[in-house]
Amino acid sequence: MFEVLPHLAPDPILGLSAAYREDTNPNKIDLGVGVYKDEQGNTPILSSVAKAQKMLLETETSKTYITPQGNQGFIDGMLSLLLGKSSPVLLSDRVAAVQAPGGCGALRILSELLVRCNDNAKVWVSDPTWANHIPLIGSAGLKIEKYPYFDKATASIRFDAMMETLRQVEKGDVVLLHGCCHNPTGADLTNAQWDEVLEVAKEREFLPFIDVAYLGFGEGLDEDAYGLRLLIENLPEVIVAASCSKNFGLYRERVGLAAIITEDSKTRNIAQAQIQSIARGIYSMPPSYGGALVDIILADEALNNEWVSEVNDMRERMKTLRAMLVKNLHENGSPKDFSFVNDQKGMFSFLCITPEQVREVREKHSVYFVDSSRVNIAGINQQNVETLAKALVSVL
Ligand code: PLP
Ligand code: TYF
Repeated sequence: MFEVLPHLAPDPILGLSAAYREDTNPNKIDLGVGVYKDEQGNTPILSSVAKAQKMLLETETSKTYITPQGNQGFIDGMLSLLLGKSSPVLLSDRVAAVQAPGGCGALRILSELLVRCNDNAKVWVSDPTWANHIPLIGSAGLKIEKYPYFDKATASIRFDAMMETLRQVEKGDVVLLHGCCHNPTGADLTNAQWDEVLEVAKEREFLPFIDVAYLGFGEGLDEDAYGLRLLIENLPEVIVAASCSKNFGLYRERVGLAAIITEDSKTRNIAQAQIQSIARGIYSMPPSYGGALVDIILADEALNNEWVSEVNDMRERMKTLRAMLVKNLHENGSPKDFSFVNDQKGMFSFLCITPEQVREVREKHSVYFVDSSRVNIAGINQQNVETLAKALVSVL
C-alpha cells in the first residue's frame, strides 16, 4: 500500500545536520539547526535544569497520567513569565491554556482550534517566516498568506509594506507574529512598531497569533515580552504558542504552552474544553517530564534566579559572538558591510547573501547553514570565527 506514496525531501533545517555529520572536514562549522551551543560546541543541560531534575527524581512518586491540560503549576508559571506576574489579564479569568508537546505542538493545537472556529480563516505569516510554520499551520487545513517583513537588499524590516498589507487584512483573519528574536531573520519590531501593530489590529479586528520561542534571548525576559503583553492587554482576543526548548534548553523533552486569551470567562471555559478535546484527538495528554522541570524552576526562588542568570549568560554570549563575527568579517576584507548583524536579536541572523553563495561556502569550506542565509549565531566560537569569516569573504 505504501508504494503509492511519493518521495519527500527531508526537513530543510534538520536535513542539514545529517549532511554536517557526514562531512569529514575537521574544520567543518555547523550554523544550521537552532540549538544553543557553548564555546566547546556543546549543548549542555542548564545547571538550573540539572538541579530541578534531581529534585524531581527525589520527589516524584508516580508515573500515572497527568491531566489533559498538563501540569497546572507549569501552566501558571509560564503564564506569569509571559504575561507578567501582575498582569490584569491573568487576574481576569480570560486565559485558557494547555501544556503542549513543544512550541510545535502548541502551534498545531492552536491551528486546529482556528479551523474549528472558521475553516476559511486565512493565517498571515511574515515573509520570510520559520519554514515549519507552513506545515504546522497548513496541515491543520488553514490557508496561508504572506505579509512583507524583511528586505534582504537593505537587511532591514519592510515595516511600511508590512503595515500596508496588515491594513488590508480582513476581520476574522489571523496574523502570526514572532514575539521576539524573529526566526529566520533576527530582525525584530521596535516597541514603537509594536504600538502601530496594536493600532492596526484594533482597526482591522484580526486575531494576533504570537509565536514566542526565544523569550530572553533578545534583550531580556521582560523586555522581549513587550509586544506580546501590549497586544494581550489591549485586545479582546489573542492566541500564544510558547516554547521552552531554547530558553530552558529542554529541546528533546518537548515542552510548550498553547494559550488563548478570550473576551470573557464564559468563552474561556469553552476554549479550554476545545483545546483539550483537540489534544485528545491527537495525543490525549502531554509528556510530563519537561513541564515538571519548568514548574520546579519557576516556583523555586533560588532556582528561578539561577535560571534567569543562565538565560542572561546565553543571550550576552550570543551578542558577543555577533560582534566577533562582524569584526572578523571586516578584518578579513569583507567587501560587504555586515554591521547589521549586531542589531539583530536572538539566535539567528540572515547574512543576506545568495543561495549560490551559501551552497559554495558549504561545498568548498564545510560551513553549514540554511540556503536562505540564516545562520545560528550560537554555532560561532573563538576557535572557528576566523575560519568562518575567511570562508564567507571568499564567496562574496
Ligand atoms: N517557533 C519558532 C519560531 C521556532 O524557531 C521553534 C523552534 O525551536 C518553535 C516555534 C518550536 O520549537 P519546539 O517545538 O522545539 O518547542
Ligand atoms: O529553526 C530552527 O532551527 C529551530 C529548530 O523541524 C527546529 O527552530 C528546526 C526544524 C524543526 C524543528 C525545530
